Amino acid sequence: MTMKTDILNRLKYSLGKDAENASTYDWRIALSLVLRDQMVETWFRSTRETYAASPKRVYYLSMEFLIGRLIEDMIANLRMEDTVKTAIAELGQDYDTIVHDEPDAALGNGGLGRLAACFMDSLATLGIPAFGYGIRYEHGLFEQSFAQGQQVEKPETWLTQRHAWEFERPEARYRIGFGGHVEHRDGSARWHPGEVVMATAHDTPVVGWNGDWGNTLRLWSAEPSKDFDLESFNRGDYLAAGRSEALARTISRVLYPDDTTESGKELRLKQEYFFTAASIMDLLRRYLADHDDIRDLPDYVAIQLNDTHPAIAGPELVRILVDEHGLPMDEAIPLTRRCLAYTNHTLLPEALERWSEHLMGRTLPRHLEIIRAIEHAHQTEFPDSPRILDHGDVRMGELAFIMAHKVNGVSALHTELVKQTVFADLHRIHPDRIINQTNGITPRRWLYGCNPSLRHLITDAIGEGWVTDLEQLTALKDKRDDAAFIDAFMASKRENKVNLSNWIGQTMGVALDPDAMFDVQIKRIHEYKRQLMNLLETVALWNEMRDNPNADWTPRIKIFGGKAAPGYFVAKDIIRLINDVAQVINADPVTGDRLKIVYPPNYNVTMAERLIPAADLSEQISTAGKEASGTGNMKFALNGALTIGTLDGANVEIRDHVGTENFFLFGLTAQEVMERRTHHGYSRAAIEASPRLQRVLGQIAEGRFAPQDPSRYHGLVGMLYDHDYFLVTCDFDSYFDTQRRADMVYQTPENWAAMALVNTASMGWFSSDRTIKGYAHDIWGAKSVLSA
Ligand code: F58
Repeated sequence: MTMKTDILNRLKYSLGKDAENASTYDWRIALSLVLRDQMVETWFRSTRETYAASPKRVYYLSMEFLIGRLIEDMIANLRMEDTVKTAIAELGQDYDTIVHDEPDAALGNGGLGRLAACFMDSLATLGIPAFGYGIRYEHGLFEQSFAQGQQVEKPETWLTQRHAWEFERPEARYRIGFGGHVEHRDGSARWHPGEVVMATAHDTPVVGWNGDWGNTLRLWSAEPSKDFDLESFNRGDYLAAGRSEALARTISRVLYPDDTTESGKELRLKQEYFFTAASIMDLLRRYLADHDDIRDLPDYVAIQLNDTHPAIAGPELVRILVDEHGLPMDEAIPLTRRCLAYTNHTLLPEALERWSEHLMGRTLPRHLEIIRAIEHAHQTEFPDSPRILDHGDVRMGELAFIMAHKVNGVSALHTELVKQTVFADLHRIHPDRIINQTNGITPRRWLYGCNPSLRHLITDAIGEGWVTDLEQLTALKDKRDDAAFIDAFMASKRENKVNLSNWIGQTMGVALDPDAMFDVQIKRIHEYKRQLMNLLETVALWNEMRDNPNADWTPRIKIFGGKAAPGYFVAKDIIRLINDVAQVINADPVTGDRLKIVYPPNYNVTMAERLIPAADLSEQISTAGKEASGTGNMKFALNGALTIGTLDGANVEIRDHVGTENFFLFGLTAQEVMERRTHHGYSRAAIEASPRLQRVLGQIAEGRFAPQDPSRYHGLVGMLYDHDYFLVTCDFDSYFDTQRRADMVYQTPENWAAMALVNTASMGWFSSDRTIKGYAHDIWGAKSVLSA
């Protein structure tokens, strides 16, 4: 049958619609179901091959999977682009309209969640048998809009539409207990939970490149253990009957919108245990279906903890081994450790999870006992070990570390800092445990999918092998002196910039000059990421353009994107200031087209796919030592943007790969940052030494950008003077000067393009395929099952 008939059949039999009455939504779902059918073939074959080979399986436990839209990913990986486009055109429909109808699955906050999504793509492409386990949030990350420049949050509602990719698995249901008490008898323990919630699986097939292999993303949703509280219902108390149901569902209702700050809420702990426990039961059931001896578990199961959110996996697995399989504690703990590994994503002290012992004891009484046993065993062996239980808290980082056989950081610098700071004492005791696995990004989504013009150019030049072997891009280095190729490379970038300009024109009503430098900073809004420094530099540039309007300025479009955690007031002030400044600058006839600020609301994966291919300059300007890795930095460089950045996270390695001459470096190093903080009054001194910065801060403080409310930013400016913890003031001058250096280079477009090409050509190492091979080899001991 043809694709066209397949789609029409799905429209008719799965949606009950005929072509005349079908909406865009109907066409999209029909197409998605046809694609899903295709994936099922791969998926079944992979499952059969896995059972036959009985290999070690990887289980990636993550609170977040920021997968975005799936339709174009599926079309690309199944190599069906031409077939689908032809069929859709024959059906009289518009391909772009249909693919843009899909809502983003925003089941994550930022880098950590997106990394998990890239890893799923690479695991499938490499043919490593794996499951991603997470939560099927009813509401993903909130939708952001701006009202008078201020962030407004609205609930996200992706699941009000049918999620065409998933299969509900009513047969994979587990009882998850909370609270209650522990009964100790004859040396054994039995947990009697006081409350039970059901976890139901929803599977999304994840198919790798060429449809060669398929894994599963299994997301759990919470349901009441009985459909209804029948007793209350029969008493006529309908509200009470509904209440227990609602309470259970709350667990998978919303994604916590806090990025890098922990809220310490009971519901969050319940979410963490809920999905971790369901995942452990599920993987044990799979293991026990064809293995008899639980002691062989580490030979078949590798569990990766994406940060500490699933760290309760340690005590949970020990609990099952001891209480249900009768293993002694001193055997269960090392056995569990051989299965577990933990990835650390942050050094920010406020983001390190800790739960009060009281809350832990109330919510998971048996787990608290086991944590004490783990603590005791570790202290006995290493009396000077740092403690898991500390000042009435359970420290999840220490727990995860002690229960993991490997702990990894996400960039070379970050891993060194993990060794020197957060886990310095544990590192001394276990010097081989911490290793590095520098993050990566999937080239399928972040070049092949999002940048068709560059994809075609590259494939025409070097063939298509780069899609699964990104190091092949090095061959492009030979083209840096090839004038015709450089022209084509520039034309591709320009095409992307024109597309973006059209979109911004339509959605925001701002006209952009596609020949201006597109300078982009997109990421969560956070003080350490220093969007504020970028904005201050913009105002300083504006001042200088106005002082000297006839100079040969390089035109710039400053593009911002990102959400602030709803309770993070400083970040929200920064958003408001960006929007206030944009109003003034964008209306200024003196600077006109030479300087504009745009901040499209509701930044998400789909918006990143639009912005990144159109960027000339990538802003990676965090305070050194604070950004664990960054992955946006990799996406930009791969798509031919130059980076302006500090020596932080993976910037360091990107700069090593692309060459120092193709990277705009500025700012203090991590060591210098730590040292500078010891100087009394360092920020005031930096401001006093910089007339340019003084002028900008003066303008903001006197209400130049908020004339109706001139004191609006007194708090923000005062903070820079008195406790500029992230050293915006100290790095400002060197940042400004480096921006002017970038301006200069941009004046000679062929030079800029040659540098950008070297960036693209040098990014092969940053493929998440390389990262996953590293995890598979160094941590999991897992192999590809793909028959060559
Ligand atoms: C990010 N962390 C790091 N956390 O900030 C970034 O440098 C790194 O590239 C990325 O992980 C991947 O390794 C991050 O995104 C979160 O969003 C957490 C969500 C849950 C609460 C705590 C923060």
